[in-house]
Amino acid sequence: MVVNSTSPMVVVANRLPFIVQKNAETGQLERKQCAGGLVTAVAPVVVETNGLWVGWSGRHLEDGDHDIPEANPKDNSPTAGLKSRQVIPVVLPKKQFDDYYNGCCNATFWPLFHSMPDRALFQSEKWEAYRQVNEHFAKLTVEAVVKLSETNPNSVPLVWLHDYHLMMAANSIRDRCDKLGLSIKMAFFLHIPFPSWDIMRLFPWDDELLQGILGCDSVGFHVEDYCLNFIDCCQRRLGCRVDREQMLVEHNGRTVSVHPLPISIPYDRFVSLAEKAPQVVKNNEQEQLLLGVDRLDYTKGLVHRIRAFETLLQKHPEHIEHVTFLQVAVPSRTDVKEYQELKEDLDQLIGRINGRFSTPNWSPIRYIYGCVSQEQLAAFYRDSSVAVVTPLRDGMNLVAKEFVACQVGEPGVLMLSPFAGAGTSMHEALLVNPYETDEFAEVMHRALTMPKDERELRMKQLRHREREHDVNYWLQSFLKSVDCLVDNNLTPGRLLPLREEDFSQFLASYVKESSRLALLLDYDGTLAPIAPHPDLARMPEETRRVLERLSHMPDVNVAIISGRSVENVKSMIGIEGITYAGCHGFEILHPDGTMFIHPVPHEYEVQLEQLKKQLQNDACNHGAWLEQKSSGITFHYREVPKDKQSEIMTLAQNMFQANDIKLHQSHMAYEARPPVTWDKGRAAIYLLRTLFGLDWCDRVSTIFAGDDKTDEDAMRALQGMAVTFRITTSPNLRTAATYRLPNTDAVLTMLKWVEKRLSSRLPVTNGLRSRKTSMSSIGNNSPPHPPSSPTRRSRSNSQSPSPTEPNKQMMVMTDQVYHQLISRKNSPPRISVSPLNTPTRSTV
Ligand code: ADQ
Repeated sequence: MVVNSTSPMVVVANRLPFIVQKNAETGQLERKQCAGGLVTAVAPVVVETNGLWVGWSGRHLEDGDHDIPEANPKDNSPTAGLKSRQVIPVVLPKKQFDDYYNGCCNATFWPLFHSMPDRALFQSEKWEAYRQVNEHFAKLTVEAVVKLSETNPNSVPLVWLHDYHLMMAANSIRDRCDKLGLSIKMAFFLHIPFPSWDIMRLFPWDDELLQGILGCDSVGFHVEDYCLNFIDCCQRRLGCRVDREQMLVEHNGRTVSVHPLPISIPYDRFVSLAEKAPQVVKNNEQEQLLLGVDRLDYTKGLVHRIRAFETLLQKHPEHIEHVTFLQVAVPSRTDVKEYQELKEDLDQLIGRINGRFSTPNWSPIRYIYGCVSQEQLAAFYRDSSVAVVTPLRDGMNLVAKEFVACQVGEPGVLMLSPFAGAGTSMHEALLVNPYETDEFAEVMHRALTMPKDERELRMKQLRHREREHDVNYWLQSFLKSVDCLVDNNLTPGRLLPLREEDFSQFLASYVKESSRLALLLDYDGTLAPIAPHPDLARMPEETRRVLERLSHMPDVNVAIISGRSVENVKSMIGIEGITYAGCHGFEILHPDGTMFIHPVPHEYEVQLEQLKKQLQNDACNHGAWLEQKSSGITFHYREVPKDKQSEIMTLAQNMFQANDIKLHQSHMAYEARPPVTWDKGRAAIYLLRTLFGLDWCDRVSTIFAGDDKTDEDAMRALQGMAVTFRITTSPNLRTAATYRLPNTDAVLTMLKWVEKRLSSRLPVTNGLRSRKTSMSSIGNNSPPHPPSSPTRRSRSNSQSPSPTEPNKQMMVMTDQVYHQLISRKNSPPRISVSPLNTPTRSTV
């Protein structure tokens, strides 16, 4: 096969394309071939592009001797051309590998992704092992990239991660390559189904997992349904912007493309095997064979199938002595109890049915428990009348395709489960629901008695499709999808930069033209980009102007909740008549000038004084400095040179500890906060109650935006009662926010959307362009229902347009309009709200 890849490829899979074993006689290590679609398709690309393969060799750290032997000179398998220098073996302690492979991959992801959550175990220590092993794979992959970059300095290697074993490696590979200044392309392909959001959300660390996969540039699944499930999960769990039509997901400022890439088989190879293989199974020409070929796995539906066969014999006794079921089952995961039990169940069931129906010259079921050669398998396929491929759930299923390829003589019939990926494209197969035993038996009967012309017609179509779409076609499609195919210039799909219109998807159903709105905003990293020194963190003038205009709109309340002191944040924002909450809400300056200060324990004040002195005298060196606030301090070490940082950090940590003050990590800074249960979340709720009363949630649409850990307190507190945005560029972050935004520019865009929305409150569509991108309600962090529309409170000087004045429908509060209004009316008075009687309120 000529591969035509523009890039050398690093394949990363759980296993190498062969197993390394010790020869019992010679004691030498040797390769044992594993045949399979992946190996047949991918190994030649690695050989041809002089690429590398990273994977487990079958040996553990304790086994010693990890050299990879060269291929046997007589080896003519697809991996024979793969030199040992092209193989990077993953060697791990047995226990760690077992926790990752059996504990997490097979006990959690395998059942969960096959939509069998009752069988899935969720164990944090196994998940931890999974992450660690993925990290190890990532490290070795980067070594492979370095190797390739040395030999091919002018090309960008293509890293191709395979399957559910390696969903957490991409971000680490990307980070490490970035640090080394190495460019790569990275793709992921999942060989099993990707479940629906309803199933996926059961996994306790689903957000991390999705973000792990999104570390790649391109993600492939067998069929479109799995792609859409994945996109749905990204949207609902992570709050990503997505485009279902183009199959794009935006995360962390990158666009990830999603592709349906149905895997297939080396078609011609199976045809030629079938043409040559001697007859092995049929007793006589009249005998009809039903064939099942599977790994012995609970997803493959073997028990359901054998039960249906029993029903067939019972309902259609004419098949007795004329039809035999041949089931070939490859032992799989034999050390796992569940699989041992499945084998016992199947043994018993087959024994019972054979006991019930056998005659002196005939037994209904022949059962081979073991691996058979591909030559033998091809003969089984060719000589069977019906292939019964009826998994309960299967990513694709290659057996269906192999059977079709081997129909070189009298055409047989394919029975296929709609729950296999293959069921979506092999339309001429007889589809059968494996759970419906009676119907299953009837379809078996229909297949066994199907007239030749119908069989010919169906099989012709099936074979034509599989011949066209064989494994090479799959590989070329993959290379095309990552723009690595020679002579194929593909412009990668991109989501357009975030625009005002996009916020209609996030907010339109929650913020109505008539809504009363509370805007709660953090300052640093939300309104102003993070700067090396707090004094340099300036809010763009445009943001200031939009905020100012919003603050003067009727029924809009703006509050800034910051970690800075209240005076400081007020001076940075510089807008009169809004609420300022400083020190994470410990001090709140209301628009009417009243001030709330949360009381702090005296003992803490004494300890804080002591800590301040120590930090000031001994730790404020090399650029470290202390920011003082009324109820806390922040020790900044951002400007400390890298080589001095750990010394300064340790010194400060020890001082916090010595004074018995809890250290809170902030952006390159340590904070001391009063040891009371008060945070941005409590402060946000307090603010909303103070401004709007106890039932604020029923009457006010609330938007919160913040960028750091302290803002998460507010996001959690407001969950279900506000739309919250987390500003983040982290590729892997757990957040309680409803949606993520990439930067402060996106916050400005959001504010502009809000302004436009509220400035055009008349009942008319304002011509917002509809886009393909969509943002539906999301699961854990789903946005709240909109509050019931308030009776509009009209400020005495507000210029609210009357609903009957169509010429004002599109009025937007521009700078000009705003200044005109201000000059005419002076500053609109704030509504003075009587403070609620809360036990923590004190006014100074
Ligand atoms: P599997 O679950 O292994 O693969 P499948 O696609 O059916 O399922 O592939 C099985 C392979 O094993 C076939 O190539 C078959 O010939 C071979 N085989 C089965 N029984 C055998 C026997 N007794 N002796 C020798 N060989 C035997 C996973 C996913 C699938 C997806 C593939 C490829 O679960 O849904 O189709 O990966 O992506």
